[in-house]
Formats: sequence, C-alpha cells, structure tokens
Amino acid sequence: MPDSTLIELRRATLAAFASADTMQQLEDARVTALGRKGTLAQISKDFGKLSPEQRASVGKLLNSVKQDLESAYEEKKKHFEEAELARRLAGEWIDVTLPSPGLRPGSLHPITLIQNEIEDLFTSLGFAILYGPEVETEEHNFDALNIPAMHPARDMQDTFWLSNGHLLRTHTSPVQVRGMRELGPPLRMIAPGRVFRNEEVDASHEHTFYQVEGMMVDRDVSVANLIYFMKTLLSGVFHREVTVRLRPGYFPFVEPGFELDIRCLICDGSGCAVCKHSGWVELLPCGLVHPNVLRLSGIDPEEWGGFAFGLGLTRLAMMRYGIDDIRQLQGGDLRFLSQF
Ligand code: FA5
Repeated sequence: MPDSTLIELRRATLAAFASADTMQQLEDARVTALGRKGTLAQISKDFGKLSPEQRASVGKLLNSVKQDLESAYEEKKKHFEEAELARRLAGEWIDVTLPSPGLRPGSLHPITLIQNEIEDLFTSLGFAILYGPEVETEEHNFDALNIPAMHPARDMQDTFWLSNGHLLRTHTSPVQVRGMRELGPPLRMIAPGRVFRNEEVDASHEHTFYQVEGMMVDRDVSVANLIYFMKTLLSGVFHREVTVRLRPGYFPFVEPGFELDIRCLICDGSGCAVCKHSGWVELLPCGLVHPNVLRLSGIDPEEWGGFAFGLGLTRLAMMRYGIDDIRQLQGGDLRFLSQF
C-alpha cells in the first residue's frame, strides 16, 4: 500500500473537517474516515497482507494519520459546542440589575371576609365556633336530625355518597348534633363550613357552597329569641335596612320551621337570574329545634328548647357584594378576586 494513500486520506479528511459548517457535516466526515467501516478501518484490514518491513513503516504512518484526524475532529467539535453554548446563553440572558416587580399583596376571599365578620359578631354574643368534618356519617347528617332512611326529606339534598358508606355533608346541620353531644346544654354555637350537593349549577346554585349553622339550646327559648338573633345577624352583615320576609318552611329537624328570605339586592326586587325573577332570595332557613333532635342527642326536651338556623353563606356574600353569578366565587379568576 503506497504511503500516498494515507497522506491523501489525511489531506482530504482535514479539508472536510475544516469546511464542515454543522456538527452533522463534521460527524459525517468523521464516520467516512474514522468510522468502524470507514476508510482507515478498511486500510487496517489490508495491513496483514504486508511484509514485516512494510508493516513497520506503514503502521507508524497509519497511527500518526489516525491521531492527526482524531485531534482535528475533537478540536472542531469543541468549536461547535462552544458556539452552541454561547448561542444558548445569549437566549437565556437576564438582566439581574433590573428592579424587582415587588410583592403583590394578596387579599381574603369574599366568603372568608364575611365568614370572619359573622364569627366576630356571634363570638361577641357568647356563641362558640365549631368546625365539623366535611366527610360525615349518615347518622350525623340525617338520622340524628330526625331524617331516618326512607324519609322523603332525604331527597331534598342530592347526596354524594362515598364507597365506605359515609358522605360529603349536604349541610352544616350535623355540627348541631356534634355540638349538643360534645358540649351539652345550655349551648350557643355557630358552625361555618363547606357543604356539597349534586346540584345543577346556575347563577345561584353551586355543587360546593358554604353555610353557617347556628344553634342555641337553653331554657325558655322562643321564636322571639330566634327573630332577635336573625335580625342582629342581618343588620351586622349589611349595615343597612334590608327587607326580609318570613314564611313557613319544612325541615324535619325544626318545628315550627321558617324560611327567611331577603329582598334581592342584585335587582332590588325587580327580578333577575339570581332570584329566579321572584325578587326574593332564600337565605336563612330556621326554626325551633324539634324535640326528637334534642332527644337523639341526649337532651331532655321537657327541660330544654332551642332554635337553629342554616345561613346560605355563599348567597349572603353575593347579596353583600352585589355578585350576580355564584360561579364567580369559585372560578379562581384573580381579576375578580383581587377586587376584594
Ligand atoms: C338546609 O341546608 C338546612 N340544613 C338549613 C336549616 C338549618 C334549617 C337549621 C333549619 C334549621 P337548605 O337546603 O334550604 O337548608 O339550604 C340552606 C341555605 O343554603 C339556602 O337558603 C341557600 O341560601 C343555601 N343553598 C342551598 N342550596 C344551595 C346551592 N346549591 N348553592 C348555593 N347556596 C345554596
């Protein structure tokens, strides 16, 4: 094999390396010359056919050509890698000397704001604040509230049942039961919290919403006491005259039971999507605690009586802040929430 073959291979390959404009072109040139099936490998194969003297001189040249090509390849590869790094760094460059945009102050959610006000108000009236669990037993949510299995009142609240027989509480009323059983009479308590129903969502209905339960158990509690606390609650929240109406309402855990509605503050009673064009919003069902409910929690109804209410806190927030669609409250849109 003439030395000129190796010398020509070196010249041509160095030229190919030098003219490569991309990493791919460089790689192609390397594979052609130095790859497993490349020219140099081919030449090495024929090496065995040479005489021992030829092998010594050709071998030396072969090694030196191989080293020259490998180091030229490495050098050019390094050049491409450095260029790529410089390109990436230029794209990622940030000016660390720019002033920071500053911390954006957060704000409380409108439901939290109004819940805090109600908690303060009732604390000042001597009420304890209780928080029951969101996953409840059937007994607390229904049976102990005088709603046994098969009672048609169970259908009033379309319930999310869990596979273990528990449920997502459909109202905050089970906290009445926990309060009566754990604290006993005399009792003044409120229980704000989240409740869940399989509801069709519209401007005034959510599947997940907030209520505040209220309960007072004492001697000689009457409807007059109930109305006094309802009025105190509404004037504390609205700081102005609001028109209310009281009508009979049916809940198995109170007797008598009432629905306290508020004249819609979104449309001033003229009719809108929130009040379903009736001019009134259901806000505050209430009543005197049914003797069975007291009995089921170990309280003697001959000695004790009480009132209870279940305020729709989400709807109250809508009335207070003039929010015309309940979905705004849970949408997580910061443009909406940052107004509060
Ligand atoms: C109850 O949940 C009873 N536990 C209330 C109660 C407590 C009555 C104690 C008597 C004594 P009701 O299902 O009506 O009742 O719900 C109470 C309030 O929650 C309603 O007046 C309304 O303001 C609000 N509410 C009910 N369903 C929804 C809903 N899907 N989305 C938003 N608010 C709702």
